[in-house]
Amino acid sequence: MNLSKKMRDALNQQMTFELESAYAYMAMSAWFKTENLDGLAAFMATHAQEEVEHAMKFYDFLYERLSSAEFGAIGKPKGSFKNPLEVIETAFEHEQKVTRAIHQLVDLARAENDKASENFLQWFVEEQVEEESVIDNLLQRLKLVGDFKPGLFFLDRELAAEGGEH
Ligand code: OFO
Repeated sequence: MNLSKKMRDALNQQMTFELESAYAYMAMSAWFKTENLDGLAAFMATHAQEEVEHAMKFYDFLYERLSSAEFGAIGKPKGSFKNPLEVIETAFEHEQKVTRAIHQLVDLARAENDKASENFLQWFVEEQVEEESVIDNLLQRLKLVGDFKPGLFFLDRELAAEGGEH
């Protein structure tokens, strides 16, 4: 069964959005790097890499469904923040936006009676639960640290030791 035009456009839009997420997270990583917070920079760089992998899943799926990829425009990402908390709050809000977009795609697949797309999207539905939870965990730790600089130093060191893995 061929992809409908609506489904194809929506999958391409999501592929672009995943790349936009990678771009936004790289800009956050760069901000942390400038602030000498290498652990947080590694965390965001790893996350950006995951978003590229997500985009590639859409890319591969489009071709598996005998369709094609079409890249959209990506805007300039936010590159300056007042503190680490604002960065992670922004990342958390961004992930919630991604979750909503994935859920809308599932709704569209159902409306189009496209079982293969619906099945493909299930992986993303689960992934978003994990992504929101991982970023929320970091957000809560940053809230605990507050303005206590040594706390931030140790949290950053802990993240550096994990090498950005999460
Ligand atoms: Fe972090 O989101 Fe992709 O899907």
